[in-house]
Amino acid sequence: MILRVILGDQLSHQITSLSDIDAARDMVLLCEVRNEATRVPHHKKKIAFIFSAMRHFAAELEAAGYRTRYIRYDAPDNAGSLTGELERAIEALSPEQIIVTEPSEYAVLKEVESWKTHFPIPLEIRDDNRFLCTKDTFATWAEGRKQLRMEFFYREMRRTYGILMEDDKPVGGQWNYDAENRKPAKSGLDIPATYLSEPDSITQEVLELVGREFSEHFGDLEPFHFAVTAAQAQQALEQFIRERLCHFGDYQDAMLQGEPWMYHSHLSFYINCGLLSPLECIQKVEQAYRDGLAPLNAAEGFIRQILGWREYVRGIYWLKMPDYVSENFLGAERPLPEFYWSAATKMNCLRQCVAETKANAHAHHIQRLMVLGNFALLAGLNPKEVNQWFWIVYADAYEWVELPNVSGMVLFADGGLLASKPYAASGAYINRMSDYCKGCSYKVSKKNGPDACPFNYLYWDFLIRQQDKLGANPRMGMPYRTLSKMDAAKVDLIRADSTRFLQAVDAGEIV
Ligand code: FAD
Ligand code: DLZ
Ligand code: SF4
Repeated sequence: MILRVILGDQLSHQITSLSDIDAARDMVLLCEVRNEATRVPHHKKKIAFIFSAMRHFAAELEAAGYRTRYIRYDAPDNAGSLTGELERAIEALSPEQIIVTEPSEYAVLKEVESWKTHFPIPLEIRDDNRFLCTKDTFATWAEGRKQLRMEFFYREMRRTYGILMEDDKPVGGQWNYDAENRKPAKSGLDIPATYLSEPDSITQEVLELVGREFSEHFGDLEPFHFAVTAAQAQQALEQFIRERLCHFGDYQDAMLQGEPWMYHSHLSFYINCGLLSPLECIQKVEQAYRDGLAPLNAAEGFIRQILGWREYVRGIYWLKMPDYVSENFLGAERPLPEFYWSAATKMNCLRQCVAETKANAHAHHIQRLMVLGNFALLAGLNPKEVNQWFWIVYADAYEWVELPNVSGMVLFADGGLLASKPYAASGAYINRMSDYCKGCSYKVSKKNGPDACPFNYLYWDFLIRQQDKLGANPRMGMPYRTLSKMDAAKVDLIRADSTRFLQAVDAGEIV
């Protein structure tokens, strides 16, 4: 008998570990374990999502005639770890071989690799072919390049997969239509709802379990509306293509108060845990464009996120682990403020984004990057603490995707490996791309003083503090030229406001 281990983010019937399964001979092991649920103390909704999706996946395998050994979280003899559960399965079943697809995260891969010496049974670790660029292909692409740039990687991927290509040229003549994708959104837009499923009896049981066992974890457990099967995730994809893809590009960078979902796809949860195939999402969106159902800027913008960014950050993760976790190029040491959990802040943009994160285990990209991330960058928050937060709070978070986005894209902690410059911005950017500022206690038009938008002075204070490290960056030339023309009195005001504000943050005051 071969024991085939499926992890909680490998819920795909096409996963390599199941490719040659023999229904009569083999057994599939899935286990809900404390170690995985608390590797970081995940948002309650994320644990419920993964457990429910795991249970539905096991039920589908059973219905298709395969044998499963499913260990529930509250099983009395649950060993609490993947290794512990494998040990129990080996004792009970005496398999002749173990097959597993490589885990997506470094620590879990190391744990799985340790099974080779830990157990006297042959172990086969297979590649994860859900990713479209192998670790080796990425490493070869990266080799010898002084700077890694997503845009060039993305073009290679478009060529390799023949996506949005006409012979060897990009459809429409350009690789990238981002210039068309920066429209602010006006309130009053009639944004179609996100996909909503109703919890069935399996999900209800999981919700009770998570409410009982993880009451201390961050976030609201209910209402719970995620898709938990591949069929439901398919419906979510089709609904996105039908109802929101047409405006995906236009409003990709826009934020509106009370609109946590906007025109995004809300598919990352499903792609990352295996319920949806990334290539299928790309191909369906390309088809929608070719059928005239979506404009090119929308289809290309969406495809770039998955074929480009998603693969690129995964490549960087494996290229740079395990050291990537400890990167702190800018020497940022400030602890994460309490308002990242409580939303208790007078800064309306941050209050909205944290509250939506708590409610939905989701925030859209520009909220993560330009509000939650931007503040962390400008205030000099410690990368380890910021990474922990981003890993804990989002239902789509796994270290392989969260870490490069946070340390590379947001915090510039890798010194510019992933991004050519920090995405630092003042309140003017948030005001242009959202309607948050009109409901804020601070004034976005004011640059200094107690009622000025903190992003305004923190932006310049950040540039002043980091001049040694960023001053020579050619892409930062413009702001540093402006800074060099500022008179000393203005610089003093910026420094004084920033010191006062950050001292209040450190003292735990409501800022
Ligand atoms: P859409 O806007 O509809 O984009 C389509 C798909 O593209 C997404 O589903 C996702 O699979 C992919 N994608 C888009 N941007 C990225 C990106 N930068 N990196 C990787 N994939 C991308 N994404 C995660 O999946 N997990 C995370 O833990 C995560 N952490 C992030 C942390 C920070 C600080 C930032 C700035 C971004 C992070 N992202 C993460 C990327 C992005 O914000 C989410 O993928 C996106 O918000 C998910 O919502 P969506 O499915 O509606 O995405
Ligand atoms: C995210 C998650 C959670 C919350 N729980 C489990 C679990 O109990 N069992 C499991 O196999 N996987 C879980 N996962 C997903 C894993 O964390 C994910 O598969 C690994 O981190 C990938 O390296
Ligand atoms: Fe955020 Fe500043 Fe706007 Fe307030 S004024 S919402 S703090 S950007």
